[in-house]
This record gives sequence, structure tokens and C-alpha cells, in this order.
Amino acid sequence: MKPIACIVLPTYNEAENLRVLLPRVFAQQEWISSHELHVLVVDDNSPDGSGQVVENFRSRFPFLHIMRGRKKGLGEAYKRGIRHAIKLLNPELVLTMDADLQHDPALLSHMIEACSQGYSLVIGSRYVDGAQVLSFSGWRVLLSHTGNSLVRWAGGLKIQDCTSGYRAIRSDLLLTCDLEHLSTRGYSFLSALLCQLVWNGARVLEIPITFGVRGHGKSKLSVRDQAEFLGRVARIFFLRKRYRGALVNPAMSTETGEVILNITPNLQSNSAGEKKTQ
Ligand SMILES: Nc1nc2c(ncn2[C@@H]2O[C@H](COP(=O)(O)OP(=O)(O)OP(=O)(O)O)[C@@H](O)[C@H]2O)c(=O)[nH]1
Ligand SMILES: [Mg+2]
Repeated sequence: MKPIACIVLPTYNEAENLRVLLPRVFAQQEWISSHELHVLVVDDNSPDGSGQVVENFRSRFPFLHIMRGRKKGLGEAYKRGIRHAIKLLNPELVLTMDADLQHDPALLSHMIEACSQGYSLVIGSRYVDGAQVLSFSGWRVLLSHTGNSLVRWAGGLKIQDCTSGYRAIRSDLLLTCDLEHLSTRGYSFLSALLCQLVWNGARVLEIPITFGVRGHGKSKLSVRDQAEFLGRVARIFFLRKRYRGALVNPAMSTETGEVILNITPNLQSNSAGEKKTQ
């Protein structure tokens, strides 16, 4: 049996996007021979019927799973989803991505391949050479760059995109992290988790992505999330010294810590695959 790679996909009001995204994601299995691809949708009882869209797809995609809950923010959804995915499926890899079509599923096979080659954390990065951001307003660019600089400084990281939601993580690395300790409800979960992963010895690869335009619906990034983010940066700064080394899993201790490389994947084969299945 192949090891499992499970995508944890948080959704709130993404029904129209899910109709397009889920078939595209499962079409990628054709290009992934090393792992069995599963998707766990973490839906917070979206009023637009996102949950029902997933239910309707389940007969077509047997490795599609859904868990529902009350809306408590993106960070809470990730925590619930990651815990559940590990308990339910014991995956070798946990991946995260957005459901609004801004993350191209054609990258999945490259991220998984990089994990097979020894990387424990692969980031679909908007800020390395070869990457592109198609959708940000001037204000969002400023917000994103400032947020990234703050996390890099507070966490002592060299990673260019600390807030990307497109990631592949080895479960053994993920299990060294204390998800409960990341008591963050919103978007700042992503940067808080990244710091723990790196502090615990992640071997990191950033792959350039084209961060596309949102399909349907609206962004859920709120002012409250932005305020929480600032508080979180301060916390990362103070936790950094205490955490460094404290949570290191002995299995990871041969790692040199943060290792950054950039590669430009050749996406031609995957894109062709997508066309073939349409
Ligand atoms: N379950 C759950 N999912 C959420 C919540 N907030 C956001 N999401 C999902 O998280 C993903 C990212 O949210 P977006 O609103 O697109 O945020 P973003 O991509 O960082 O920002 P934009 O570039 O403005 O779109 C999407 O799939 C959302 O549906 C939440 O409270 N609960
Ligand atoms: Mg988005």
C-alpha cells in the first residue's frame, strides 16, 4: 500500500470554487505515483452549501473526506483538520491549500516529490524568483510584505514566504509541534506553525508559485485577523529562545535546521494532464 498524502482544505463559503477545485486536485493523482492522495475538507457549516457540494462528490472521489464544525477562524479549522487527518488516515504527508483557486493543484506532484527527496517542509512560495502574484492590490502587497518581514525577524527565519497557505509537511515533523500551544484562531496560525516547524529542524524548500485570482466569493481575511497577527508576532519573538531546541524530535536532530533551496518546476506535464481529464 502507498503512503497517504492528505490535503487539509479549510473552506468557508467556497461552494462554486470547490466544484472546480476538487476534480482538478484528484486529477493530479495521475502524476503522483508515490502517494495515495486524500482530501479532508474542513467546512465550518458554510451557509452557501459548500458541505453539500463535497457530499455530492464523495461517490466520485472515495478519498474525499469532510469534517464540519462551528466557525471559529482559519487557525482553529487547520488545527481540527490536521488533528483529524492524522488520527483518521495516518498520512505520511499533510498538505494545506486554499479552496478559492488561488493555489494551482498542478504544483502538488512537485511538492510531494520534493518531500520524497528528503525535504520535510515544502512551501508554495509567492516571494522567490520565478513566482508571481496576480491578484493583490497595493494595500495587500504592503500588508503581506510587512507581515512576512515581521515573522522572519521575530522567528529568526530565512524563508521568503512565511504566510503562504500552500504547503506540504511530513507528519513526523508536524507531530513534533504542539498545535494546542499555537492558541491562535485566525490566519496567524500559518506563521506560528511555520516557526515551530523550522525551530524543530524542518528541511525547507520554497517552490515558486503563481498566486492566482480568487475564483468566486470574497476574501475572509478580517481586520481582527490582522490585529491578531501583530499580537502573534510579539509572541513568536518571546517564544523563540524558549522553543529553540526544546521541542526537537530526536529523529530530526541530524537535520541542520533550515535549508532553503528554490527550484522552478516544469509544469508542462501536469497542465497537459489536466486538459486531458476535462
Ligand atoms: N473552515 C474555515 N475556513 C476558512 C475560514 N476563513 C477562511 N477559510 C478558508 O481559508 C482559505 C483562505 O481564505 P481566503 O479568504 O482566500 O484568504 P487568503 O487567500 O489568505 O486571502 P485573499 O488573497 O484575500 O483571498 C479559503 O479556502 C477559505 O475558505 C474559517 O474561518 N473557517
Ligand atoms: Mg484567497
